[in-house]
Amino acid sequence: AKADTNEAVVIGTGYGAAVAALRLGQKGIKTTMLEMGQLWNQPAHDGKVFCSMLNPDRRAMWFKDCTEAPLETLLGLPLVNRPIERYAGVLDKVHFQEMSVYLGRGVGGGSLVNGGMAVTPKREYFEEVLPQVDADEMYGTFFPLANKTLRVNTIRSAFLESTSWYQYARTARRQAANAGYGTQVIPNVYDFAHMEGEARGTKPKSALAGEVIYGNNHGKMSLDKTYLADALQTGNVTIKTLHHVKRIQKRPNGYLLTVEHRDPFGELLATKEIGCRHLFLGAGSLGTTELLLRARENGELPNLSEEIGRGWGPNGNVMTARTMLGGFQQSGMPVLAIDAWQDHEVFAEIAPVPAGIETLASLYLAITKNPERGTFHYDRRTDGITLDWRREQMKPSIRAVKGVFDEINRTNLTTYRPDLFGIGKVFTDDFTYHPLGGCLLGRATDEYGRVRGYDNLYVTDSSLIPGSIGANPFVTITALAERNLSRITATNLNH
Ligand code: FAE
Repeated sequence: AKADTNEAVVIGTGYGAAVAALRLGQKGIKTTMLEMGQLWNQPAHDGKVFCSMLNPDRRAMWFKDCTEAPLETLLGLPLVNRPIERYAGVLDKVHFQEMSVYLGRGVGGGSLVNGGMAVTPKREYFEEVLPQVDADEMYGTFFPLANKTLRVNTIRSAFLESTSWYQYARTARRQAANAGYGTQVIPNVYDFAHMEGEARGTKPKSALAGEVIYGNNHGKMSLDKTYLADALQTGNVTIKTLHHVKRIQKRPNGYLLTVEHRDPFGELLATKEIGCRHLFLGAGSLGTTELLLRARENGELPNLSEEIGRGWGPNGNVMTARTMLGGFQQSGMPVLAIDAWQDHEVFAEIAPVPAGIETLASLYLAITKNPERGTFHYDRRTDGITLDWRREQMKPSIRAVKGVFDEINRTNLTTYRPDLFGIGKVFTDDFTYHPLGGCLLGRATDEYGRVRGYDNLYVTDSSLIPGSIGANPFVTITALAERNLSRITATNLNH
């Protein structure tokens, strides 16, 4: 097939990609986005776009035979996971040898499946992680811009303090306080005005129907409703779905991509060649790193740096759960976090267990400071990537989380729950929601995400961040992409 050539192509439609598309589109640059997942806007047989967490079907997961929810069992019973048909569903879990990674698949990437928690990292830690980035500019301009464009909002305190839907969070807060730990209210991209309508019965339920990891049918301002909608509004951006980029080759005037177009059942419809002058990689920490490693190792982009693949980390993610009376009504969107960063390097989201029954569990997603890093390698045999990361590298994170929650259990006379993550396991050390790194800013790329060794090739996503950010990452990914794009559109695309 003859290759069509675009001024710019953006791979992926997650946070980094969406920022790139909007800012390119506003510049008048014709831009095509290539996304391997689906556009989630069509109701299925049940009238809903997304399936529910308690009754999942093929929409839940990306080509799996069974759902793979993070809680394996509930009250000792394998209630949580279900056999499903293999299909281009919205949540993926990618398995490496000793670490698995949850990812969103579809137009909006991780924004379709995540908890919506929109946290601007502590400035001191941001400066430690990315010392080469001007923090005044980030905290003065780009974090506020990201928060505004993502439509971040905060729960009304009168609602938080009174509604039965956040009793679990208030109880967990009180028990943390008993042990001397403070908590913070966490902003979110879920529209809290909608949520209050759900609680009053005037709006269709989504967060209050336990929806989150398999998508929200209402209320959540995912990227398809914010950045990507704004990008399409410019008239210069188009999105091609179920288009999986496999190869990147250099051409005299840019890049040539080999792209597989499939149907939602995985049937190959066409293999296309798509050309572009400027190429933006926004396929996420795993996706972007894989594309560049493959291109380097196959000799298609031989000048790529040895740094590609290095500096990966899981943002110190550990889940744990304690016994607690939480109530049978639990909003799917977390709004409080235990902030023990100062003394213990632990920032723990108070997460719901939205099972619709009293589970006697209080669940936490802890983010910890863990200096360990992993490395991706290209595997010629499978044409994929492997991750060099050992389970024991989570030990510093587990130690920190144990320090905080042992104390909370001791003062409240409560215990860990041994039945949620596989029998007997009270801390998770084998999966992450927050993959970060693989193409680090200032190493694999220059200080603005321009890939070393090639012109007009840019990384815009979570692979730029070196393994840890001390908070939920999407606000940082978005703000950093804003900063980099503002430089790139002014210097590299100024014509
Ligand atoms: P990402 O959003 O992953 O987007 C990459 C996109 O590229 C995806 O749509 C892929 O399908 C697509 N793609 C990949 N490879 C290819 C290819 N070869 N060809 C075409 N398309 C491709 O990247 N973060 C927070 O800040 N707050 C939260 O509350 C939160 N909760 C989370 C809960 C869950 C269950 C999960 C999975 C993540 C959560 N995160 C949260 C993390 C957050 O969603 C994640 O850091 C960002 O989505 C990463 O953004 P990127 O732009 O790097």
